[in-house]
Amino acid sequence: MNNAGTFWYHPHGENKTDMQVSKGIAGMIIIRDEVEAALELPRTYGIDDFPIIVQTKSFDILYQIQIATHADTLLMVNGTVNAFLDAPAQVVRLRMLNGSSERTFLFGFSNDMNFSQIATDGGLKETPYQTNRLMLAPGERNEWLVDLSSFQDQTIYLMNYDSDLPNGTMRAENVGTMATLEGYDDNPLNGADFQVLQINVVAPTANAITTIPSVLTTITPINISEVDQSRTMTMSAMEMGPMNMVEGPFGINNVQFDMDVINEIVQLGDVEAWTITNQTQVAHPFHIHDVEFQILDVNGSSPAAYQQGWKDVVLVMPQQSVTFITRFEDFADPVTPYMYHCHLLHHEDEGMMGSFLVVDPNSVDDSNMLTGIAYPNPARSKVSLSLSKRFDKSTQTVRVFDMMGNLIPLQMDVADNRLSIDVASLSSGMYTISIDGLNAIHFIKE
Ligand SMILES: [Cu+2]
Repeated sequence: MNNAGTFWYHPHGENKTDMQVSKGIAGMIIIRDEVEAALELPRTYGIDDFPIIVQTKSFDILYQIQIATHADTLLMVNGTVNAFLDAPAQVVRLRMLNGSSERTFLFGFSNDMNFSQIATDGGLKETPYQTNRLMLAPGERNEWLVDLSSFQDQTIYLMNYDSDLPNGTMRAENVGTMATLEGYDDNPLNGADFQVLQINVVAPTANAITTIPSVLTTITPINISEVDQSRTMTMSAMEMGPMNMVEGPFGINNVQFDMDVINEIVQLGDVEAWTITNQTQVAHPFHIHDVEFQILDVNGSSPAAYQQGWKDVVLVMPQQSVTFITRFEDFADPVTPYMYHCHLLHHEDEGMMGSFLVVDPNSVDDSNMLTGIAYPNPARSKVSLSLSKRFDKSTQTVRVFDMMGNLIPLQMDVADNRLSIDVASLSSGMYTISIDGLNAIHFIKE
């Protein structure tokens, strides 16, 4: 289950995410629990605990929201232009969400004060991390404690310092080294420093929180020795060329999202290590549904302090390799997959996304027999099989028969407990998949 933390929601329709999120179908979810409740933290919504949802938007010549441009020249905080906040002169909590389609922020304050990061995407950190700058990529969340007690009657600005953003990050001064994006250099916000939110510091409240706890929670590290399955996710351009390295279209493991394909099958209860490698010239925030992960290493080194804790988005820089570790401990479903994808919404819509099933071998395996489910069913181009046990290529064979019992030779992709069968050439009708030790599985070709 989720820890207390700052989450968000938005629709995920195929090719529609960017447009729908840009038009405002998104919101924050605040989760509370007993661990968080036991801490002396600001938690009075709108008084000392504030949602800060930051989005930049693009408009066309008729002032309609447009997507897939690099002209996001309008900044909104909580859906407001020129936003300001009256905040009391005490320790306040900012729940930061970057809900932008593409822009990564490098936040700080106009007086350069330090603040304390107390939570990452998936909840509290073990200890606060004090800093004066924090990067937040699209999809990422943070909670900060900001001590305003010595600034009463002053105005401070939450700032974006994108002039210090590493090149290659979307909205740094430069993206690719060999090419740039159309219109990118014309956007005055790219690579620029600008005000995000005006904070008017007002009188403190009664019973104000004035200190920052030194310890927040305990996070038990998942050890590499517990890993049951490792996977690699390579981000690359689907076409070769200098422009493609920055503009895409991009894929993961050389494929793009296909509604008819389950890309990965995960066994419920397994610990997995996923290594995300970026072979493009732009940074991509990799996001996974269903679980929170711990970053094990970034290019072989320990993650930076701001990346430590439970996360579900990690910004992978060009030529970088990030390994995270996670446990798939709940919410198995043999039919409905989860997604992993780039959280730059234009990339996601263009197909920089894959799907995975989490299957529970015990719930479908009473007789200790191999069982399986065909997906999708009916099928158009491909049928994926989710199997309750790992497939043994050396002793098991897969055969597909039509209703007359004729063996149909088909192209198959076999890996462990995942089978993908190319059925595009089949005529419409019902077919049977036969695997040794498995009851027949039927599927319908549309
Ligand atoms: Cu991307």
